[in-house]
Amino acid sequence: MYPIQSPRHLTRRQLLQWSGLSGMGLLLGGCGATLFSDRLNQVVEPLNQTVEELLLRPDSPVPEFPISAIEPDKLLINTFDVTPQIDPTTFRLTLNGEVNYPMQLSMAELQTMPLTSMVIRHVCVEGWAAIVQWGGVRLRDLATLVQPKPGVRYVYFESADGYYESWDLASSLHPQTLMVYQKNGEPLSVDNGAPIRLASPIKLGYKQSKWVTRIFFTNHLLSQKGYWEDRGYEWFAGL
Ligand SMILES: Nc1nc2c(c(=O)[nH]1)N[C@H]1C(S)=C(S)[C@@H](COP(=O)(O)O)O[C@H]1N2
Ligand SMILES: [Mo]
Repeated sequence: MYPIQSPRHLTRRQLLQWSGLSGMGLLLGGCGATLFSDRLNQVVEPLNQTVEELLLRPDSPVPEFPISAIEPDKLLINTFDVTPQIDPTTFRLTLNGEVNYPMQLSMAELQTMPLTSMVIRHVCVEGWAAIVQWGGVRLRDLATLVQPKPGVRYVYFESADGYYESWDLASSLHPQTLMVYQKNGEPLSVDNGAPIRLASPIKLGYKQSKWVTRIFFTNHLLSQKGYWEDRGYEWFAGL
């Protein structure tokens, strides 16, 4: 769907430095040579205005539920075809497209980044819903890492089962849009999308891709917009 750019691996040292970072937003405070770029030991341009505005905008968070509200039995497995088996030790999440720093990240590297946990409602158009706890990495932190170029407006997610989705940039950078590897405090199961999947309280269930292998940033929506969207479902699918 999109040309794969030569990926770049983070060094172990660079990723360990994540543990010393509290909130990436703090590091985008308008100065060209940010603390973040210093930590990556690279000369980086300031983020383009659209992305920076979205990252700094005080998005109103969707109210979350207490842990006691979790409904462990209500999240039904909803998979359109085969369930891919992915070896988490060799798995790499590719981030590329219109970005300054395309990357391939291992699960170990992703788990070094700040962990966000949220208890939210998952809503499937097929008429069921479940309160779930998800734990993982904010997509906005991944965007900060790879630096989308000016003009980027959409984010595509490719999955190992052939599923694909596209999101608008603002929804992708919402602070509760996560790439998760935990469900209800446990490692994510294969049925639920291991090793890593999308989760967000602002979109319907079919937007929340399981088994994500590649995230790419683009200026344009392609003719293929999403597995269910291309079969008549609504594209924005906001909650
Ligand atoms: N890769 C992939 N992601 C997917 C799907 C799928 O079939 N393949 N189904 C979607 C739908 S319709 C829903 S409701 C949720 C279900 O997530 P769950 O199976 O973990 O409950 O995953 C979404 N993500
Ligand atoms: Mo769904």
